[in-house]
Amino acid sequence: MSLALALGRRGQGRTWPNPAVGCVIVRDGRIVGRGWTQPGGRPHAEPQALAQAGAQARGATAYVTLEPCAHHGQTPPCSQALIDAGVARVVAAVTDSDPRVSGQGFDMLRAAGIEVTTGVMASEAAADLQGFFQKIEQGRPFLTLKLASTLDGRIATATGESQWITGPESRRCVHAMRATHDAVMVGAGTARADDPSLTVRDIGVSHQPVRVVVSRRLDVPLMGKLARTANDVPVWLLHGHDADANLVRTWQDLGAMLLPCAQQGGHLGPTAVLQALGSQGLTRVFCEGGGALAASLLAADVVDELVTFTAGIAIGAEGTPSVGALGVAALARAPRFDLVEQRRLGQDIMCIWRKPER
Ligand code: AOF
Ligand code: ZN
Repeated sequence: MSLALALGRRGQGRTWPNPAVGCVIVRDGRIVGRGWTQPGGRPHAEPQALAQAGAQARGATAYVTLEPCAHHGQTPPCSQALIDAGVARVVAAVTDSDPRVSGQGFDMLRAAGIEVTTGVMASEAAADLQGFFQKIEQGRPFLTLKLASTLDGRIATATGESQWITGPESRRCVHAMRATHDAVMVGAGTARADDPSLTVRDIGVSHQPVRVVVSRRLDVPLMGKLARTANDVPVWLLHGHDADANLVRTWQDLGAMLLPCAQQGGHLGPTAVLQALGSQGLTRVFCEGGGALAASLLAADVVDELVTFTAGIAIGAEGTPSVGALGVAALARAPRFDLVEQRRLGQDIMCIWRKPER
């Protein structure tokens, strides 16, 4: 199952709206097939692994990170494929919450006389597939918030200088993290200040996540990198219903997709933003700031994972804080996270924090 989880992770960031599943087929203690969900979400993991196993799948055990599907979609059900291949036993990590499957895959397998074991490495699989489950159950993707800052939590000097605070090792790590998400998201302030390209570069990865900019008024530079490359790598703009209609048309002509969202106190509501992204099929979103967007996401309690990169440099109170005003008066009401991982990257420290289970 551990190998199946690792294989499943290969698909992360490129299978949406489908989950990134892994499958390993073992016969007489030997691995005879490995598969994972292919880019775009199909074929599913099981037929990939079964094709590799061929006739050796007969009497074998299939380890899958998610319940095999039971529905006729664009491909026949994976449960049927496992039955047809003569698999003797299926070991699964978690049950699929897609209503077309949810338990029916296991029922199909058992009805065909296959021994089914579930719940193996369930918490690991649930963490990997959390975005898919959240999209189905709550309509919103998994959200990772990245903060790369100085020792004193700043992301730019008073004059706006920000390149570079963290070192090359951290920045490479950020590119690798972008690649495991379906989309990279920033606020309009960052799009104006940094003119970012928001692509994955220099790590030997060819696929690109969707680039999302949250801008109520669509005040994103029309001559910037995002505008110039909107035809090459998708750009989605989340804007208010009151955005200028000419700007909407201009961005559409540039090749961007426009998604109007509900407002909340002068800016786009974080919940509406995430629901809009979920309704487009996104399961994992990587937000890279800036401070205003980070604050609104933290205040709305929608940050599932926080990744912090801290460099050994201090800027002081004149600098731009990585998180804008939160309006926290009592510590008891401040957003708090559990530390799950800590690593040195060159001269920087990276920490991964998770929203505590409730
Ligand atoms: C599996 N193995 O590798 C994946 C599964 O649109 P379709 O027909 O491709 O079906 C998508 C659904 O299939 C998705 O919502 C989820 O329930 C399941 N994904 N199932 O057996 C896989 N990716
Ligand atoms: Zn399937």
